[in-house]
Amino acid sequence: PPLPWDYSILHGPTMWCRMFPQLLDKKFQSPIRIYTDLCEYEPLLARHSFIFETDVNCCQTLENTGHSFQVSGQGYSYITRGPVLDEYQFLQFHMHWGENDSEGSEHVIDGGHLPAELHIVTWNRTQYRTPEEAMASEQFDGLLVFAVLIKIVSNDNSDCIKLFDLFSKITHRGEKINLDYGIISLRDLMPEHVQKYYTYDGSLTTPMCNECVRWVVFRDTIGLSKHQLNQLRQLKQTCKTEKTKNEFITRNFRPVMPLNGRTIYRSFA
Ligand code: B30
Ligand code: ZN
Repeated sequence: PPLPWDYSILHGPTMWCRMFPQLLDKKFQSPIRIYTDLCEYEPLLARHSFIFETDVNCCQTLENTGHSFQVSGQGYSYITRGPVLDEYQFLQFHMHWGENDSEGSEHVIDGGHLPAELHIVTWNRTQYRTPEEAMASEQFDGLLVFAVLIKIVSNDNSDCIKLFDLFSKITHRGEKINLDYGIISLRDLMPEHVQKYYTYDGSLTTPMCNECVRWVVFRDTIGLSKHQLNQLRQLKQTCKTEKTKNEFITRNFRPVMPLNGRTIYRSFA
């Protein structure tokens, strides 16, 4: 069956509210536009930098969800301190991108749209029993999602080559493979200065857009080559048996949502 929602004109972000009326009441949505000068500098954030412990084996499976690729795992991997007190466990990472290089990121920093964005999703294992419970809580401490904006660089990102070459094995929605040990590590996906970030309370960027996320948007970017961005655009949103015209995941980003009075903090002066 086709996906209930996607990024098309008919079932895309502007229609999500019609398809899921419960979204109409939500006021603290993601992504958002961030202007560095308008953020509140909070020196305490930098004084308590993240403790990011991660197991090289935390990335266990690679799957085509029809909205993106998704790398999941349950290995020992947690984050604490920084903007949070509790321990957060790695759940999955995925990316958002556009059909051409002038768009694709979800967050927009200082007016600049970048071609893609990585989301590393972690859930609060101190307060909740399962990731589902953390999402259903509609409390901003449920998930911590790290957003890394992606710029185009001329050479392939060597940390991503092995993973991206496996996309040919998960071309269709629903396809899933196990990853060999050490194919990719979360640490390799982090940008240069992880202590420099923006943080605010928001939502999942896909339906049901639960308002359960403390976002950490890094100031620094990571790079992917044009070839690697095109590898993302080769993933299909359709199952192997489906035949429809618009089959590739060519764009899967939600446009920016209103801030509605929220404060965005930054960890750097
Ligand atoms: S994001 O980082 O805000 N883009 C979920 C996690 C992170 C983000 C968005 C959604 C999530 O876990 N959603 C619920 C589970 N999904 C399954 C899935 O992740 O693959 C249900 C769904 O959306 O229908 Cu597609
Ligand atoms: Zn995402």
